[in-house]
Amino acid sequence: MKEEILRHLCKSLGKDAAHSSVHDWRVALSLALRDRMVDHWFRSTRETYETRAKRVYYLSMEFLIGRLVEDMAANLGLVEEARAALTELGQDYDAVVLNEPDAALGNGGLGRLAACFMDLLASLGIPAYGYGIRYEHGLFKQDFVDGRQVETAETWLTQRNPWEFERPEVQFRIGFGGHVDHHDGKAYWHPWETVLATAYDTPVVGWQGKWGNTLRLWSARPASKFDLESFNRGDYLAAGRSEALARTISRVLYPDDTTEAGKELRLKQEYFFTAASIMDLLRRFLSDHDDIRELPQYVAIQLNDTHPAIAGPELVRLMSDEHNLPMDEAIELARRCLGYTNHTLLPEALERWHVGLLGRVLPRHLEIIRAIDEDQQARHPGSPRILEHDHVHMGELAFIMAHKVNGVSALHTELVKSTVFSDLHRIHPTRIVNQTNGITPRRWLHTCNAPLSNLITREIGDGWVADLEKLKALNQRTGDREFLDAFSAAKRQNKTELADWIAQTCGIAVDPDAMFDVQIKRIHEYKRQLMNILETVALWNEMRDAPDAEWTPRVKIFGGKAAPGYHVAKQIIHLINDVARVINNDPVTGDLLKVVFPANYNVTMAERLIPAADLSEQISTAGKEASGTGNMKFALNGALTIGTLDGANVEIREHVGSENFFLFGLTAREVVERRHVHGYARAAIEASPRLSRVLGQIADGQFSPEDSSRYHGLVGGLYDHDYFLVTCDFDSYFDTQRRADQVYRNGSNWAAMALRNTASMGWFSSDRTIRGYARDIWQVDAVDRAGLEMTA
Ligand code: OAK
Repeated sequence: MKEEILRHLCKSLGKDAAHSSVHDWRVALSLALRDRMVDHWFRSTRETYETRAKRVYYLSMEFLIGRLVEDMAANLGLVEEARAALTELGQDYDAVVLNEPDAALGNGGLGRLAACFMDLLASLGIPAYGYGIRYEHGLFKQDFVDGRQVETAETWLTQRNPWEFERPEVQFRIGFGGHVDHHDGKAYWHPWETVLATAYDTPVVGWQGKWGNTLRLWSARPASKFDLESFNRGDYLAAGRSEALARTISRVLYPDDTTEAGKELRLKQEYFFTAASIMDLLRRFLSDHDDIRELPQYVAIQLNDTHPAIAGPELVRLMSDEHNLPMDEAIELARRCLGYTNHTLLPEALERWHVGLLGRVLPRHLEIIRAIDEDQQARHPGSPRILEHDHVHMGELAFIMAHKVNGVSALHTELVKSTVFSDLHRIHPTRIVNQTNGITPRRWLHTCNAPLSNLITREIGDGWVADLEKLKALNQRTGDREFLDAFSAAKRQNKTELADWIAQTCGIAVDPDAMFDVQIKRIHEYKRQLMNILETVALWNEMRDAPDAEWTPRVKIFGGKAAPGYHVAKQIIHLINDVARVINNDPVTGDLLKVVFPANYNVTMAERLIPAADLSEQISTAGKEASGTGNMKFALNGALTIGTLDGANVEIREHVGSENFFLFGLTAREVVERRHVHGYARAAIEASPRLSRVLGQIADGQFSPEDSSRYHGLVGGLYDHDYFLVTCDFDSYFDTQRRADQVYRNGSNWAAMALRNTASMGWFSSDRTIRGYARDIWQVDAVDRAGLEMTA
């Protein structure tokens, strides 16, 4: 390893060791690791060709990967070797690992899930490709200026990305606009604008390096050559026009994970990567099959939400316009290949495009969508329409074009059946299935939490890393004093490290013995960070009223970004920062209560915060969080959850036991009923002196003396249209928090409950999720090409 690192430093980077920076060492290490992946990767590809195995194609607008060095080193079993090599070379391994920028090619849950799935597809030896966009700029960087969120461009690609292989030879022409001619019973699309999609491949090797798949990200290039004539005339803008247009397409990730971007560029991005992916997989299929009718036997395409839903019409277009299949047969064949995962029920996140826009950008696809709509009507008269009120409804399109549609938690799937797709569900009663989300245990315990991971391995061996259900053995230790002490000590170590980091980055001293109460996720009204900060103020009030009472010291930790155009979410961020400033400087409460909100939450920060958390905040309005995956990461790392019966919380509670979960709040059904009660929010506020007091303080400017009316709108909104029922759940949330305080004061009881959480989370490995997709949707074998050897 040492020689390989030095060789890359010298031969690939052109640096000598004496003059190399941390960056250089990190790139050299990454290249050395990548070398070790290549053999596994080639072998897997060869085996897939030889056995003509069915391949899975996971199409996703987002892959929220984070850093890769440690992940790759861990999967290859090379962490210790890499550490030793760098140490011998006089380098600090941890500093080298930390030098890597986060690949933030995603907004939140959907993108991170895609990244976890890539790990598991490789670990289970399922031949698979992840397809997405190689954004030049990932999710924006967040700073706070006077408590307000300020966004700047993220620049991960300004440094060399050592993981990828550029594939200039893999190129597809992607057309936009133009017109369609019909003659001789055939359609001919003449786009007026074309860009090239070129591929960049990152090998993804699974646990213990036995199998390697590919994450293929597309970058846009100009299709026409640089216009030298214009340039020579001095018209520099015209000379670079086609280049500028192409680069725009893969330039930036849309920073909004809930609202329809509504922009032509977004639609072009979606078509760009979907079309390139479909063309690529068809080319691969046709390279060793003659009959396109066999496609569903060899190809499973999963749509990660509706962003790649144009895959249906694109497949139909290629099969009918270019391979001369009858339209109805093409539709049926496409359907047998496609699966669609729904990740949200929020109406504003359900994509729909105006027919004018879609017809302008993709005229042939609009014709095909009409044909699909008619085909569905002919087979199922009265079925919901894809095209309605001048809009193309991508959810309906994805549903109708998929042979299976899945939700991401049991509750969510039931709501998918009974709300957004209730009519389609009646027509196709077996199409909707559930696949509760999962997380990769490698990143989310083994790598991110060394103290706990080592303790578990000492106790039960290392089999749990490949088979997370083995954690169940820890249930026998919940009465073992000595083990519980060791379990608590691991948590304490993580908390101390986090406290040091908080002191360095936020300048706030926090006590590692206080309860670390963490809410990290996108800032959104339905996730109710607002309720959390209101509860913080209420607690502060009561601590100040009786500072000598028996309090459980708390550190409230927040992390998350707001979509740049989401005004209320940005106000919530501002409020948290304003409240933090006041509370953190209050000598009366001192160490009893601190509020910390480090800027720029990302995967790396999650890896730091989750192992150190005592309490996990999963407090969304019931019925709104499709699943959540952060909830799983926390529980796996031995945090107790305070949560509503929402998303996967329901199943987590079933697995860890209701006595080890702090439940509060209205159920999904009660939420719907409560909204029908006239004046429900005002009534809830009036019935709660505690909440009234807090809202009064905020509205009066107690936390924003420089601008006392800053939160009039936010507080007024709660009185008048508290759609997410913060007011109704507030008292039960406050009381449940106090129950958590009490349990925390009895440390050993808390530790036993936390251990039950860790021990019971095996089911939430994405191993189980991917096996579910393989069995119920893709019809591929999780043959454990990797796993058989692993368990041998
Ligand atoms: C993003 C854009 C459009 C639609 C949904 C999303 C999204 O991120 N949804 C999230 O997906 C996660 C993975 O399934 C779930 O755990 C979250 O609950 C859901 O909000």
